[in-house]
Amino acid sequence: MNTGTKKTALDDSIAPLLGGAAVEPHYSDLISHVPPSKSANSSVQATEKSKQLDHFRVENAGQPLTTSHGVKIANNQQTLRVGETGPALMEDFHAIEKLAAFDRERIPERVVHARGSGAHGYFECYKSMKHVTKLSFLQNPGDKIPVFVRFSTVQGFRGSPDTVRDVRGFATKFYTEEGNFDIVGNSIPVFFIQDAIKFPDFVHAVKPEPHNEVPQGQSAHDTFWDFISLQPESLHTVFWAMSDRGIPRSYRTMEGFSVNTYKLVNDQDKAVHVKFHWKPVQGKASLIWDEAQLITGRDPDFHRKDLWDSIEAGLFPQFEFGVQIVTEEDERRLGFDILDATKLIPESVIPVEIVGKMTLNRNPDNFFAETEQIAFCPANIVPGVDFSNDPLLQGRTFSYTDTQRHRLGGPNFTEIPINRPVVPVHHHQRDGMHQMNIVKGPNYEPNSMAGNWPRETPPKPHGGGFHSHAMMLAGMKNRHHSPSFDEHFSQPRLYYLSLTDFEKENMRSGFSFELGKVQKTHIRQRVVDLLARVDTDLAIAVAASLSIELTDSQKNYPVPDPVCGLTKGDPALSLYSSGDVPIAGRRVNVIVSDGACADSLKTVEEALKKEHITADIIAPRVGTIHTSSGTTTASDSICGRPSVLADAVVFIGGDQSTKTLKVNGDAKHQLMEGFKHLKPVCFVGNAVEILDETDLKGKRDEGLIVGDAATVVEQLINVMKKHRVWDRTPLVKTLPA
Ligand code: HDE
Repeated sequence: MNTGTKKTALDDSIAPLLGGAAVEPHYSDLISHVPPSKSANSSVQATEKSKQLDHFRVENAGQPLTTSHGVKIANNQQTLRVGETGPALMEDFHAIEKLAAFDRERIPERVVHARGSGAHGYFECYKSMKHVTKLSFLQNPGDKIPVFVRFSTVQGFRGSPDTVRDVRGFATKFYTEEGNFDIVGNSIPVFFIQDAIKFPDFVHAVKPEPHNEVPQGQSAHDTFWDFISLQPESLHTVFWAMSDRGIPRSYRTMEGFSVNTYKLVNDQDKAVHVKFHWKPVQGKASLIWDEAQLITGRDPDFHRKDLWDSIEAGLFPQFEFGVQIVTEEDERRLGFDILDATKLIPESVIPVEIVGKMTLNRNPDNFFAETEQIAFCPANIVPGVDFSNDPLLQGRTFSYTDTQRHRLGGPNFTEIPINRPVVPVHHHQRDGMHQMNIVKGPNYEPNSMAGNWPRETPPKPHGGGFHSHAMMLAGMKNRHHSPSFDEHFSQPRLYYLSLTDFEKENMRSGFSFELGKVQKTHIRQRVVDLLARVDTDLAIAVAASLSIELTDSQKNYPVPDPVCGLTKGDPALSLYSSGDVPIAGRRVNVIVSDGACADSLKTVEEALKKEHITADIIAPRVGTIHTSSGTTTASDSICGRPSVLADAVVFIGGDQSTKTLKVNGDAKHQLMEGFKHLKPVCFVGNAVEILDETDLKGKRDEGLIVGDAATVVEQLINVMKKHRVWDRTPLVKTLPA
């Protein structure tokens, strides 16, 4: 047994692993191989928030193991017991503390948006918005402030897969010099309900069913569609969720929307209504539904890893920040109520004014401490912003802090490091669970014991106290909603009309898939009836997939009025109608085997690198692969990194390599699957012989590219800018995989 002078219990147990050498000191040796996080290095300018977090960061390297009370521990391997086989002793305070802490590691997950990923970054102002708002970070071009963003899915539990069909959360905390400001938005600009009182019903309907707790991460079940079919106001958001918007390629390729209308208030106390927008600099892009479902098994952390990896690689995700400012005159001409969260404001009617940019440049150090414990709330506003009378927003202002007091164990969650503002906090709130501060002096106001400090600050153009924008209101106390909230079909129609043909087709398939999972036929029928009120062709197509025939009256429902006269839709609502998308940050599977042509591989790798595209070299086995004139390293196997995890696939030729890959089932599967999901699939040199071994023998299209390395990669890059080879859609329907 260890006597505690030099060697410890762990020394004894790991000595054989380290070749039996004397082990001293051991801990730092064991962990020194862990590479430091690139994003955490200070190539990135530290923000005020990051400096504040430094006070709380704990570095364990080189430190002795202790209890929570700071007592150094000599043996962390065996419980204190009587003899070698006897019972454990209660006085083993270390074992008891360790187990008790472990027993309490989990906290309640978020009731919605449980699955998420976060990142630190900063926001930079492009232009002064002083004329409309006092918001401190929109006064001077070039000003930067720290932010933390959390992206999430809504329906699934904390461990559910990333690529399910769902709305995504897009929540941003701005650590401003006047306190924390949160925009708790989504990836879809509208919401399922108009009044917060319906939120628990909606969430109960969409969450796994109460009797058997299935399905996980999916809305394809009876209770969800039952609710939708009885609640026509939800139709618009359902249209977005059933379209490609419900299955984003990456968190980096999503737009973000405040959904609710807010107010901006300037230093003259004048207010305008506003909707906030985030536009991804990486471009907008989605997955294919079959691909999304496969990824849930192949890599359930697909979006989490994509965000993490891009930050580690220095390809920092960026989102431009825009405002849609609505004057009173605009409000009158829109023809719908901007306080109704089931409605969006078409960008072709009121353009989004880009006023700044957010860059995510640092991964969290500890998922739980930061991403899990961060607490967003739409009520966290600062001078320059105020609430509108949107009834959904009004309810949200209560619900978030309420659930956080429960989830994070009391009222002091604002003292958790990630939630602290970067400005001082002084008030008379006291005590409660987990109070971290030792606040001196009286705890009431007014007081003469401490000169009545802390005191109120009157509102000022800059640095003043928050005061609510004054507004004249009158009315009866009642539970009515405004008749301006009654129309539900024009906006889904606007959305549908705005999509490209293949986006429309994907949406029809989305509806057909989901309703196909619904067991009760009357629910399917009710949904089809709602679709018929939006667009007859859409309803007929979905109905056909469910063996439902539309009645004459359903076929002749009146066509909803166009929104703002937009009879052909609004291009901003489509993901792909505006042409080429940026491709920096995409990934390509480059497939080789022993004997692969080294020159071709080099040409392909260099050309992709120039575009900031990651080439993942994969081969029948991981590790060293002998090319025609040297070696390369396969980071994964062909089976381990299927095409669904990449944006394109390239086979590198070479006599021996092609011979091997021609008879490799995983390689041929990768080829067919990539083709099926409308991805570019390329063959350099004689690698085309692999294609000829499949059902696609002799086939060529824009994205089925054959030739020498330079030609192939040039064409590949052009096709990747279209995101997918959409024209292939009719053909792939006839292919098995
Ligand atoms: Fe939320 N929502 N929500 N929500 N929401 C929560 O707050 C709620 C709504 C959104 O990454 C909860 O801390 C009500 C719209 C995001 O931590 C909860 C209503 C939009 C996140 C809550 C809505 C959102 C949440 C659960 C109807 C888009 C995740 C845990 C009035 C604009 C934030 C939590 C994060 C989280 C309530 C509707 C976005 C229960 C009552 C509309 C991005 O408080």
